[in-house]
Amino acid sequence: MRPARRVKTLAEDAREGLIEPPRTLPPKYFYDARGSALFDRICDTEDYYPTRTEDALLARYAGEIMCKVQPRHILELGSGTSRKTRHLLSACEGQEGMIYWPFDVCREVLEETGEVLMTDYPWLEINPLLGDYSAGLDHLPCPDGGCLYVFLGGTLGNFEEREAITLLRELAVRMSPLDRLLLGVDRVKSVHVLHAAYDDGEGITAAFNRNVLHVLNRELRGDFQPDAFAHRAVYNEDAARIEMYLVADTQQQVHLDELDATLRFAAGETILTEISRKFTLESVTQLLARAGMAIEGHYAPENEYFSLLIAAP
Ligand code: AVJ
Repeated sequence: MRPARRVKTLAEDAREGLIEPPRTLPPKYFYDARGSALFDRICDTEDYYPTRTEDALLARYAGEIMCKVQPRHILELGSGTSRKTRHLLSACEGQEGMIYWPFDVCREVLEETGEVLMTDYPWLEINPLLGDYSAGLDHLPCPDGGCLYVFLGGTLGNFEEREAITLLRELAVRMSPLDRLLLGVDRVKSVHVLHAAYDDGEGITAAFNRNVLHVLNRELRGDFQPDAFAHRAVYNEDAARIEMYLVADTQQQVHLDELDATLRFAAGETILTEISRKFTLESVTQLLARAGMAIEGHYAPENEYFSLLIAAP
């Protein structure tokens, strides 16, 4: 697919974000094949509640959601292994003419998942889309006949307010009046619960965070020592977001051959690798309103850890 906006390369993002402090990298670089597998393992940990919670919501309400929206297409942003989406697909069992469009940055995951889904849902047409939604959504095919856009997992939380509005607005303008967005957002809650979710006891989130250094080593011919960086997740209460950092254990130098650049880290110096925003019903309602969408349905568990929203343009 040809993107509307040119996507920055890893080399460009690294040059802009990594060379001088405050250092930062976009979270999409976590998701090579290894990172995608680590993320899947995070989802199975005791501490990471969002996947489990959202999965239970989908298991319970998929039928109701599909009945309400009656889409002919399901287009999913950041589909990964499409695990939770299976509830929606199963709710359409045997429905002829149904088309699923999984859209993801990781080619391997997209290909493997496509094959498994074809076996499990032989009645379903599957059209994988490889790409990056930070490039804008203009270049996506425009399905007609009712499309349910699906953006799960709380991934919208990876975007700053402005970027989130831009993305949702792009979605809103391409939606026809019958199209709907199914959006999963993580909710503001106890700091302890949040902290544990992003620093799980098994250390898988730590490995996932460090994986981005392996990606940099491979793609930019770098010599990061991933073990020389500690994983840190902090909840920034004022901004209502988790911030994930890699923290240099000791003073060190890293060379990235591809950029012909040397990074000098002082002990304790950080790289911000991800933000994960948490929402209140108010804050997400406002965000959607600013993007030109209105909430039409809301599903949450009793503890209100997570919300599934149906939004209309
Ligand atoms: C895939 C962006 C929803 O923010 O919770 C999980 C990524 N990072 N643990 C999230 C993630 C650390 C996840 N999203």
